[in-house]
Amino acid sequence: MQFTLQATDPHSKARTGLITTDHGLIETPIFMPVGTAGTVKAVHQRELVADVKAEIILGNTYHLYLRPGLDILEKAGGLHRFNGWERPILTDSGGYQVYSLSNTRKIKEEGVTFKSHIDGSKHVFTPEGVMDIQRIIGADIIMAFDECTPYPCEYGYARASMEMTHRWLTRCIDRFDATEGKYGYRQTLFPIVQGSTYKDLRQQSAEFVAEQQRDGNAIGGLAVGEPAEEMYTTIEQVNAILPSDKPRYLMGVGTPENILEAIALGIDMFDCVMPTRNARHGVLYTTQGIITIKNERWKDDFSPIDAELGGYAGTCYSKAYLRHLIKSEEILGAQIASLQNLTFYLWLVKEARREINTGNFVKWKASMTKKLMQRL
Ligand code: PRF
Repeated sequence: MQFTLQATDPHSKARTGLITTDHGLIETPIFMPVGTAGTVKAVHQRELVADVKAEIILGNTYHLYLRPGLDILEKAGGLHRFNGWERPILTDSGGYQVYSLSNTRKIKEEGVTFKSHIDGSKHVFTPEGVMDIQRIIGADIIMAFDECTPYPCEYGYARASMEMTHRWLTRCIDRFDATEGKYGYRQTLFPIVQGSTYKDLRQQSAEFVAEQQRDGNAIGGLAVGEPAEEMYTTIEQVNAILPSDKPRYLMGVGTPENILEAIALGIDMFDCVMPTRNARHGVLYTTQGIITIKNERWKDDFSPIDAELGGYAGTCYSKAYLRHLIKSEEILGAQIASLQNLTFYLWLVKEARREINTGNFVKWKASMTKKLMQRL
């Protein structure tokens, strides 16, 4: 994997760049639609390419390992072959899902023992095991196994957890570097900075991660309930330590506003369930602001969902019709809303790249944020 910086904004830490993988190019800053179980929920691959213009999607080790399981994924020839997505894929390590989804989990030095949320069966994730699993899934970018601490988190716990995440990182790197991809293309491993919201811990963690000199680095343990200002301060502090010639990935973030702020602080990659999950509940992101489509107000509004954004979802269906579909819990409602929200998120980062390249990012961000976060 290669990262080439293209432009840096003179008024903020924002930058544009190009990531090269064996499955193609990714322009940064980029938003990665979440495809937890090997599918971006309710969106066809064809739409992801043609309408959303997604450049990379996410998969989850935890989900894919439990279902369909490693034997099927290996027989298929990896996730790209299995789901028909020919562009880059990133997999999260399970270092988040195992804490948020599984029942009864035990975290020890060796790894995490947990029970499947699907059938209650017992499993163990170790740093080595999670590298082997991600080799089989075959994502282009794979993530280190970490512990994401909750917020708030007592200092002693945050420190011990961060130290264990660092020892796990060393084990991940040793295993990753001693093995090869199974399907003929290259994979790369990103480490993850932890340390809750403690300044000294974040500094230690960012330094430890930077020392590993991997192709890219991630920031975890944020957007877990802390105030936005605290998240931004932490990003600013960590980004000053992480190398600027490598992509920086902020895990699990966020709202359009969070994304624009984090871009200004030098983040290059984002993922979040927000656009797809909120879509299924009838919350739409549009170039005019946020629409709660179930509201009475939209029942006889026959204007397109987002004419300014354009695209299939934005122009081919009315607000009133989408309201009817979502209220009736029709499958098509989730499809149209998900397509709209993802098209919007990918448009947002594309506009951000354009504004960074022309040196107008900070001014544009201020006016955009105001407009996009309006509730219509
Ligand atoms: N670690 C991992 N995945 C994550 C997170 C993390 O801290 C977060 C935190 N927002 C989202 N996804 N492995």
